[in-house]
Amino acid sequence: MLVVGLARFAVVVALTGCGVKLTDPQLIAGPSPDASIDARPLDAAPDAAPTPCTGGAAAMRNPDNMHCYMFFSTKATRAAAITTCAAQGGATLASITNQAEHQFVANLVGANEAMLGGNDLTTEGVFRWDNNDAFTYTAWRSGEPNNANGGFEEDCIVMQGQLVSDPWDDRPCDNSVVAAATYAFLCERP
Ligand SMILES: [Ca+2]
Ligand SMILES: [Ca+2]
Ligand SMILES: [Ca+2]
Repeated sequence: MLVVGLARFAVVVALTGCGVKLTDPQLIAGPSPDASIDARPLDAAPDAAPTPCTGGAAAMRNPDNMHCYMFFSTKATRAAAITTCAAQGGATLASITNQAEHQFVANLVGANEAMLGGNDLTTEGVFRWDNNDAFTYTAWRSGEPNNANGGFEEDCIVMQGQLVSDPWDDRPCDNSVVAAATYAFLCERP
């Protein structure tokens, strides 16, 4: 370790000449001066999206609408998920309004379940999106939504990932309805 460090230091000294600062830890242990240049994306541009698309277990920008989607794998109730999304630059639980967005989201969440922002909390059977997108496209699994066949309230939408083509199921929104009504979830931000 020491030998390697000294060798790198010697190389840096040789390359940078008399201006080198002997106490600079970057020069002794850090990456070579060219590393940051090599790591820069080829398509990086000054006018790229202003806010980086990061957060949760996986985050990706949808090239169709340039929205940022963040998948959180830690299970939460709807209320807690809304709070977490809002903390990500004012995101909401995700809406899915067409087949292309559905496919993008399915690829992002993989085989995981994910709670979306659709709900029929206000009027049973009338679903809406938290971000007020029109609720027109749907991907309900056969027999869903069923509101638990009347057993209890299922007012939130959980999608079952890319393993099924029509993955939506209405599920309870919080633990006051059914214990452990918590899910991984997906946030979306314009
Ligand atoms: Ca959306
Ligand atoms: Ca319902
Ligand atoms: Ca259901």
